[in-house]
Amino acid sequence: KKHPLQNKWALWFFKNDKTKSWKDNLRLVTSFDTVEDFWGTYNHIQAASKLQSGCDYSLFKEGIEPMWEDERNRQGGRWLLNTQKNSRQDLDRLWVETLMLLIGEQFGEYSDSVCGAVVQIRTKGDKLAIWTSNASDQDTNLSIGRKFKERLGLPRKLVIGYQAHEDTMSKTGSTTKSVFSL
Ligand code: M7G
Repeated sequence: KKHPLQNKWALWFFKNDKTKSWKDNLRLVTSFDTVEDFWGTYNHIQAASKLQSGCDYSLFKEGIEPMWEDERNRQGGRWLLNTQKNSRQDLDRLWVETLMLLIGEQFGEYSDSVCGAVVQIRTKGDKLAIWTSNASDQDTNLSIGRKFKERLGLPRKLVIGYQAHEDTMSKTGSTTKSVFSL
């Protein structure tokens, strides 16, 4: 008998094709709700670090689309880890630790506020994020952010910021202000 997960999760893939709209470049790969099916999926897809630049993987709770427009993301935001340019060797470990946090519901009473996670392969530096549903809920977001930083074993001095999607969406420059940081 397979080991059930508390939630059903959907894995999405984004490939940057400039002839298409952002939404048309986003594809649902598969969904799963057992530990065994999670590993089955994980073991047969390309490692994040091997994807082409411009690609993303997203893992979201079933029913939440990995985009700002989804009802559960609209008022939300993300804890963003910006990795250094040319530091892709640790990315797969960071991503799998993030996936374990999500599917294992490791945020305790705050797990309901988690929508999903995204890894983005970029030449200017890969990005890893956890998306939560309410950008103004300080207690929840700080607790989730602390757990994220701790589980990934990030150095205390490495600062991660929480950005509201509303701000990311309307940014003009290359940086969005953080509403919290850790
Ligand atoms: P990105 O891929 O998150 O970061 O956003 P990057 O700049 O490092 O590549 C790039 C662009 O993709 C944004 O400026 C938007 O035009 C589009 N985009 C990204 N996201 C997450 C969304 C989204 O959730 N909804 C829509 N409509 N567009 C998005």
